[in-house]
Amino acid sequence: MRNFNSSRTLFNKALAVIPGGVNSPVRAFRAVGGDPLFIERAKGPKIYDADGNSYIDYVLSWGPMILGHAHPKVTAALKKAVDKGTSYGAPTSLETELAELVLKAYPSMDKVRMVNSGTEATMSAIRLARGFTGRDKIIKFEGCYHGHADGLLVKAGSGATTFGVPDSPGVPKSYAKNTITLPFNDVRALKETIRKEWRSIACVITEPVVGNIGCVLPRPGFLDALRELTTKHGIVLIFDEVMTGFRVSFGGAQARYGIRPDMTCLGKVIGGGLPVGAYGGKKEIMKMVSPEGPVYQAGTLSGNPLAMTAGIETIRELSKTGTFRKIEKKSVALEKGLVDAAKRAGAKTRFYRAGTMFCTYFTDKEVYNYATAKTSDTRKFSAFFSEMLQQGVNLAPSQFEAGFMSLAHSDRDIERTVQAAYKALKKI
Ligand code: KE4
Repeated sequence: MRNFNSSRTLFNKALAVIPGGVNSPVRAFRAVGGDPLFIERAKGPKIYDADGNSYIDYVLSWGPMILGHAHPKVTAALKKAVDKGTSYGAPTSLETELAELVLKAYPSMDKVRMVNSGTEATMSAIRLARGFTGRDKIIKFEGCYHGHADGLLVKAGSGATTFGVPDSPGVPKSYAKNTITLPFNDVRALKETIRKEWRSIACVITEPVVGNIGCVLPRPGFLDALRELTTKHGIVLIFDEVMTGFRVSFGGAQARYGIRPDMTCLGKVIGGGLPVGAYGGKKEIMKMVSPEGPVYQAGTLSGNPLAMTAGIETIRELSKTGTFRKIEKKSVALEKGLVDAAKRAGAKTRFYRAGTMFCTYFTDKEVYNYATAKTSDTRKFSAFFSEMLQQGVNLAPSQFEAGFMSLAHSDRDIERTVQAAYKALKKI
């Protein structure tokens, strides 16, 4: 049995000064039980906890570390950049460079604004859509998580789903009333709502693949219907690709499914592990953003030179021919191995993958929205999670989160993960 004594000591210290001992709820292991691991360092596919235990890591900081942890190119560039100072509060060419890389990969966007988190990106995109249309309401889908801006904590996924708190206290009713929440993949409900309410709807925001209830794929025709209905009624279609961006494919879910949203939110991978979010879209919308236009949005550290450096190096490496394909092939190998291990172990699981992100549900039902994801046996998931941790594999500490692959995971790492999964599934 692995010992986690140092993590436990560090957790108790943290509990005295930080709410729940963590700076983001899902890290607290509340959904899987036990105390969270305190991580000391990471390299390639591995993370190392305070007790010196090593783990093959599929959380990868919730998506960003697609090249693996501490990639030499990213680390070297950051070391050089830090000697030039850490923040100027003035424009730098680095911001233009990352913006150009992003626009090249996401041709649906004419312009993009850098912010510091996915939350800021979606919050700003929604304000812009409201400013552009003059309408107040928004549509989101059950289980989708777009960060913790007030109007979005209405049946949010991710942490809120894990905690089963569909609406967070502190969100004024006046905010929540402008947010319409529909079931994902339900074209009929979407059509019905837009037919009735389109005059007051500014935007529809969606995760095109829902990573915040695990990994839920759009059914054939759903995203097309979304695009058609929003175009027809002058509603801004926002793809929240904070997680799916550079993950479902290099060009995100919009490239994979061939849909051109009006606006896109990005984050995670484009920061290479440093705090970056971004929102962008068609020029007629983006020209309304301050200081060019009247819709205000700002940020002290937006476009921070260190964050831009990490993002530029990460996207540059990822854009090299064949690199994304390599990571996707590793994801396919993991999928094959885990599905086969579940069969051999006689376990009732469903595995879903979109590019380099994936999820194993402990249910034998098809998972295509929030309600069906919730049929998963979270007790079984928790037992599986703990078993895998004991065997040195770090999965997301919640059934309702996605797993991620990196360029650094070797065939051996994947084989070991599959063997661990078979043993864990036999045992629980
Ligand atoms: P941040 O504010 O956490 O950078 O991004 C919010 C966000 C927005 N949109 C999508 C699709 C997201 O997945 C996220 C954040 N994802 C979670 C993981 N499910 C971050 C992990 C956490 O909350 O600690």
